[in-house]
Amino acid sequence: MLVIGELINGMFKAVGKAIADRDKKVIQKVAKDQVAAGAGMLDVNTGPYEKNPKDAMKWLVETIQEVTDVPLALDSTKADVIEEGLKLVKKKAMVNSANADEEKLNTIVPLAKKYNAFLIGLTMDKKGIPRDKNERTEHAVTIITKCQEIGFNLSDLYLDPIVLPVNVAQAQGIEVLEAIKEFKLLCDPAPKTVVGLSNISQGTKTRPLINRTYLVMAITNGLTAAIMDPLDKELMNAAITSELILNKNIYCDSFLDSYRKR
Ligand code: THG
Repeated sequence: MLVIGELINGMFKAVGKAIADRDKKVIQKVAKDQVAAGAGMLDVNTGPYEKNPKDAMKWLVETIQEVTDVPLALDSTKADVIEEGLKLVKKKAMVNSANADEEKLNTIVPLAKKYNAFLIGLTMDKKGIPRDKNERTEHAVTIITKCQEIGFNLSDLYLDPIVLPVNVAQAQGIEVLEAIKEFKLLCDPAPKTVVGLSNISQGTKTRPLINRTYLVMAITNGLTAAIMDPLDKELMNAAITSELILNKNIYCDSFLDSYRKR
């Protein structure tokens, strides 16, 4: 599974402050720590309070690339902020994200195509968050159809069924799991899927346990990528073990160590 490190996000207090102060050291440590822990990609989000998100995105991409060359997922609701990052990336980036809204698709899909990036398609539209797996699948079809129209390679698309906090939207957890399974039937080869894992536990008192349990369930249903905390070792162990049991890696007694040495 592709682990996309979630920690370079202005939503986190210390990181938000480092972005505001343009403090390279803090960001570079968070970048290096996540890669050392097994992240194959890093999410980059300037956070909701940044006054100049374009400049912040440019600074973040430059700052991160000074210490690592893992690919970056450029996380913003604004196309011009994402493009600022796309202009600078050294590796094939991920555009995070488009959704099923017509206008959004017409802007973001061509942007991802122009820069030969991966693309996340959130299965929602202007009307907001989907209520069940069927609405998620309808939005997934809209996104896939638009990608085909524009000539965006479907193997570069990751569908995101949108994970919601279990404490306020308890019935949605299973809908997301079912959606992950259903998306796989929409094209051949099956589309890839991604979730923002930590959304599930926001506002709860047992975050690591909820994250870990949900990740295993999502992997069982075929999840191919997750934006998550790679510094949570038990979470990473659960992901590695899930893939072992799904017969994606060969068993040996020291499978955790072997996986980490790859
Ligand atoms: N899908 C896609 N992209 C996403 C998300 C998604 N990007 C953002 C988010 N969701 C995934 N990243 C995070 C990062 C942090 C948290 C949750 C998801 C988080 N933060 C603490 C909180 O809100 O409680 C911040 C507080 C703190 O510790 O300082 O939980 O779904 N495509």
